[in-house]
Amino acid sequence: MNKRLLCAIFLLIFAMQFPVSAQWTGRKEKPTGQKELRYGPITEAHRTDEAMERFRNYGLGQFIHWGLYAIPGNEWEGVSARGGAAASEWIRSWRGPTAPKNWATTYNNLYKQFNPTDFDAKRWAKQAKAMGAKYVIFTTKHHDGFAMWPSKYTDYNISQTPYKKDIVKEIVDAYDAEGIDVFLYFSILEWNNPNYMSAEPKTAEEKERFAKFLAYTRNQLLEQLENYPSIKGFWFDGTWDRSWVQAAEFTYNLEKELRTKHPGLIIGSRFRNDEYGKRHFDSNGRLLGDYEQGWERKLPADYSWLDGNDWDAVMTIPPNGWGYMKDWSGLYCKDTDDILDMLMQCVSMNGNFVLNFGPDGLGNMHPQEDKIAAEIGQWLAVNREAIYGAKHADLPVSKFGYYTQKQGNLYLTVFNRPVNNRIRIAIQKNAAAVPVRAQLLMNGSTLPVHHADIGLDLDKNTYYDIQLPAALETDRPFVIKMIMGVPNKKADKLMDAKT
Ligand code: FHN
Repeated sequence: MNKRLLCAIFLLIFAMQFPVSAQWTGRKEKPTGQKELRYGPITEAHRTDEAMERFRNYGLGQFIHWGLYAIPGNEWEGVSARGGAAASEWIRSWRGPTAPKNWATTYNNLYKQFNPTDFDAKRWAKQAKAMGAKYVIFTTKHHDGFAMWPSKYTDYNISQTPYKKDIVKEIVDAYDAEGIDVFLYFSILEWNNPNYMSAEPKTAEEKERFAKFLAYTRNQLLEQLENYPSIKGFWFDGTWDRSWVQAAEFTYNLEKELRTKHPGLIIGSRFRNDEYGKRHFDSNGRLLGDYEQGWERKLPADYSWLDGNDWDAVMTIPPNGWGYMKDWSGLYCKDTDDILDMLMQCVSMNGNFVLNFGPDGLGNMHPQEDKIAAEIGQWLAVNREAIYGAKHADLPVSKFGYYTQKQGNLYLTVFNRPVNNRIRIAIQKNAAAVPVRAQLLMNGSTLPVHHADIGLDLDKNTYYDIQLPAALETDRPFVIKMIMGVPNKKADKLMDAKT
């Protein structure tokens, strides 16, 4: 049987082990009935406190996946893990014909060589600041269970490596110093923990072991709140297994405890589920957590899908690799224009866009990540007012790009420049405010605005044309800022003929 067929069969078996995650991100179908719930939401929807107001104005965030998986970089001794493991940070689960002999043992001992001599948290934080990130989500512990901080509750932690120092503290201090809010990523599931199980604990022995695991999880989270009091939130992951889903009472009480210990703490919808196993949204369709945390490598197609909730979308540059990958060949890796398009799609629908970085085993970002970070920063430096604190504009969708609005101004970030350089803005006919002046953020130049009442029968809109100079050179998306004002008198029109 040839290798490719063998790999295909393996992947099929591998995929069958993992339940397809419930489709929670998409058009919201509100449940018809309402149930009495003991473990529904803890916080009110749409918190208006200062921490949550900051969250909904971030715009751009940085995700950093960094841990022992950065050492192999999705391959080992020249053999690629592609086809043998899921994303690069899942390399410990490498199975099948390409997996190295005794791989799990080899992986479990990688901590003995973890010594990122190039790591400089201040350099990372300055790069994130220059890029324009307003928050960072850092992996303190991924599914392999390795703690990037000197946890009292496991020896499988950074203090046992040649590096020794508390990486989480270095990150928190460096990003705090740059004014970037820090959220700690925490994976619930732990592949290497003897007390963890994916299935629901059934026997007395399993229940005892899993109870120990839950206590360990609580201890580590309280330890992180104690060690890093300046953090703004937790970004939980790995909460899909039956063992965690059946522990709804524990997770409800743990969330309450974390929030009590850290007022203003922000926790997304991925942390827990209600007693019926409903994740992200409870059985009554209410958000479980402070924001919808399911948009991972996917974006909403329509503003209505968000149902007015806060949300963020997390995105990889390679197709699906969060941890470091040495080899990006053969993959479509997003470029700066892709990222800017996704950023503006999110902000135009009141979401934050979070770009992932996967540093290597020495503490360096991938060169492509450095390039994209610099280019995004250059673009945001010019166009920032259309992003930070900007909100969804209730207008017909533009075919030229994405609308945002702030303090009475309307912004259009143009990705699709028309051949006639005429940017036509559709405004509802009964709108109280229409574009009266326009300028380009890239150079401050004023653009002419003309009312174009096309007179399409049955049309609910009227139109305002903004003319770009034919000589305007643009090689990146650009932003038109529109000052809004009272519409002039109705444009003249002939009486309707009989039809
Ligand atoms: O399994 C993880 C994966 O490794 C990665 O951390 C992403 C990031 O959002 N979360 C899980 C997949 O949904």
